[in-house]
Amino acid sequence: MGFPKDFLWGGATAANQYEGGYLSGGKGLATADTITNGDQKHPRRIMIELEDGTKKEINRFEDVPKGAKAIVDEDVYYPSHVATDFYHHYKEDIALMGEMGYKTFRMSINWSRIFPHGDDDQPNEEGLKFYDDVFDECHKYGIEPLVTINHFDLPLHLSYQYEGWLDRRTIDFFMNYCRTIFTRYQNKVKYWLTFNEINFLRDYSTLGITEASNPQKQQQAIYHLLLASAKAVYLGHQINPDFQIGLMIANILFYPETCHPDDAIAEMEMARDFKDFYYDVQCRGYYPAYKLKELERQNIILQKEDGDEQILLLGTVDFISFSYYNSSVISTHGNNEKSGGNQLGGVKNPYLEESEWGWPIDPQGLRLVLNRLYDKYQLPLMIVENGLGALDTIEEDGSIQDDYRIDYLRKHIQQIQKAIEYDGVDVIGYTPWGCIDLVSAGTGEMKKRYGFVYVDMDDFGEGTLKRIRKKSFSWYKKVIETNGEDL
Ligand code: P53
Repeated sequence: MGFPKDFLWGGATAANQYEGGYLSGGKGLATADTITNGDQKHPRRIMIELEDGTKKEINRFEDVPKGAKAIVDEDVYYPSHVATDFYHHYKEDIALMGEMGYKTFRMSINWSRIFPHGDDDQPNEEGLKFYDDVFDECHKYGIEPLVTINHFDLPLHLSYQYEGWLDRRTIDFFMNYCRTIFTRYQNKVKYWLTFNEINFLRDYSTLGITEASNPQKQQQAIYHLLLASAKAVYLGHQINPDFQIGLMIANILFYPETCHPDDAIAEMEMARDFKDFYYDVQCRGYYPAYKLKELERQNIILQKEDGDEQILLLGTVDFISFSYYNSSVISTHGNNEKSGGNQLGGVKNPYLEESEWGWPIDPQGLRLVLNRLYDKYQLPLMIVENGLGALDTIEEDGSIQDDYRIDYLRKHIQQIQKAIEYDGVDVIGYTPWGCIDLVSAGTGEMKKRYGFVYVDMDDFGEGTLKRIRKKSFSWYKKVIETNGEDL
């Protein structure tokens, strides 16, 4: 009963938010290295240089005008440059994960550490060596690496030289990168995820395209991403048939606000647009009918090549992974109070509490998500992000009493357990987000912390980077030790 014997307990991170060492060991600049910090009220910023040499500040990569290029401004603080410095602390950090008893560690490879410009002929050996060391260190503790191939970053050069994912050649560069890491690490890594939150890339720096709000451009870039993901799955299986390669989607759960059919239809359309489409393509291998109709209505014609259809079919995934933080309410009635932190403009759910950053907390929603996904696709499921971003305080005795975090995680684990035991869903792993404190993707803040381990670093790059175990550290250790029995 309870969690399966080989359940993959662990934690999750991403290179651009954790690794630092942004130019160390031959690494090139990535789009993520050009984004400043911000906070709940002030969005993150990007300095761009226009064609005529003038500089201008914008808030989203999506809004980069044609001919402009993102730059690193010497006077500005960029959180990805040091982050919480996994690059120099990986031995210490993996030892802490080992101490908690992790079975798996989710991390991402920094593409620009392997191919500094993205289109280089040869990979950067020093970058490859770094991840060899990281994986060796994991295996010392019996930790299976779970590697995201691309998590919210792109070699900066590809963004202005090729317009990122709009240019089909970016797929080829990505395949070089995949071939390099699949071959190099084929005996060290078994679990791979292609693109982190592939359904959110249009909102983060990753597409690297200009004027991304143009629907034709956006849909073409997304088509290239989905093709690239399928190609990666296919190639990975050729290199090592034992590879388990999954998709990764931001799984915000949507509820219709009322039983009015208009709300139910709006919820269906929102879910399709935001996430279902990406699941459908990567699990079934083709664009679903509702998406084809939508493209038709918008007069969007995707540029395709012969053989593309075959690639999508051959590159369906072995398992599904997703992030789950919250749910959101879809309403057609207007005039409702907006939910504080929800980027998708949902209305406030009166039945749920919200985090300090305004994210609704909905553990039962996770059970719903697990059931719906399993019913629909019958693939193994892994929750690769979940957690509470919160302010932590160090007490006078040096301890961090993060009971709020324990409470959040406990309630979510109980719902996973219910999905496994009561509903029979095949859940294979759980890796809470930011298991060691790292930079927030949404705001670029350090003070929005998720970890079991505190890292002494503030929002402006000041701190000793010292690691401190929080109260949740020993709690999670016990959860893993008892395979989820003692929560
Ligand atoms: P931060 C929003 C909603 C759901 C998932 O987010 C999201 C986001 C991004 O803001 O992204 C994932 O750091 C993402 C991580 C990110 C994490 O959620 O804004 O995969 O990179 O750090 C948490 O609190």
